[in-house]
Amino acid sequence: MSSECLFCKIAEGSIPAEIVAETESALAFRDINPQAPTHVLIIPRGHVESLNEVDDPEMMGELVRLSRMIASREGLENGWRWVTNVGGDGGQSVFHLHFHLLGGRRMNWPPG
Ligand code: DGP
Repeated sequence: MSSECLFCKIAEGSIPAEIVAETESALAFRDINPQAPTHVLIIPRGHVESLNEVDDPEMMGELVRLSRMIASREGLENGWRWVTNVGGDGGQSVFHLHFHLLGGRRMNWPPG
């Protein structure tokens, strides 16, 4: 837990969020500013700043499994997108690792 981290506070329940799924080590909640009909953020409960700091393949596997379960539950059988922004140039604004699960509309490419 990092005391100033927004997503740590969501993970511990001190800031509310619309939780869609959770496990012992991971949490998924709806993005406050959705960019698609389904826009869910999947995070590890433990504080990791970004993909640059990931060194735990088990944790990554858990995030992948949870994301696929949510995509299926949200009815995204036509496809979906998984995005993580890393650092300033990557467009990261919250420095607690999170994956955006986007779906429910046709995604554009390149993402810009
Ligand atoms: P990124 O820019 O990749 O770091 O994504 C951060 C996302 O977090 C952004 O899409 C908006 C979302 N967000 C920011 N503050 C909150 C919040 O308080 N609650 C929720 N549910 N989402 C938030």
